[in-house]
Amino acid sequence: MEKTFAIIKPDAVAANQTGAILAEIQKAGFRIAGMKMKRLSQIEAENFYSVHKERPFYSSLVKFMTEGPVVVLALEAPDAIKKWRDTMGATNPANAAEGTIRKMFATSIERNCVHGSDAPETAAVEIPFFFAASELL
Ligand code: 3AN
Repeated sequence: MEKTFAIIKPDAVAANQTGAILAEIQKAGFRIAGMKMKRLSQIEAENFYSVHKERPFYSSLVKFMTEGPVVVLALEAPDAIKKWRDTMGATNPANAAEGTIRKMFATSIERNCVHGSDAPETAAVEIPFFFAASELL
């Protein structure tokens, strides 16, 4: 079993798509090991996306990610990291395959409705960024 980290981003939460996205997560066969709704602070969003600090979209991304509540999740499945990337679809929804969450719910490359860890090392940082060990059930 592997765990990955996911976010239902502010665009999808505001559009009342949380339930539909959770349904897709469960249909895909993930077990939800941790889940909470919260609003990211400026500092949390900056730190979470610090790998993108030098990218031109960084400040816009931080503004977007703090504009409203998000749902953070720890998802468990065999090969969870790749499986969740495949379930989300391409970063740019214009390139996302039919049936993927981003194809169904995302509106732009920035407002792309969900996040997922891109590698085991990333998941190992991102899960404890939001969850204490006692919150993973
Ligand atoms: P992914 O979320 O598929 O792992 P990353 O890690 O390259 O994609 O990008 C992190 C987030 O930054 C994306 N989810 C998206 O919200 C935003 N982003 C990525 N590329 C762009 C871009 N070219 N313009 C605007 N926002 C972007």
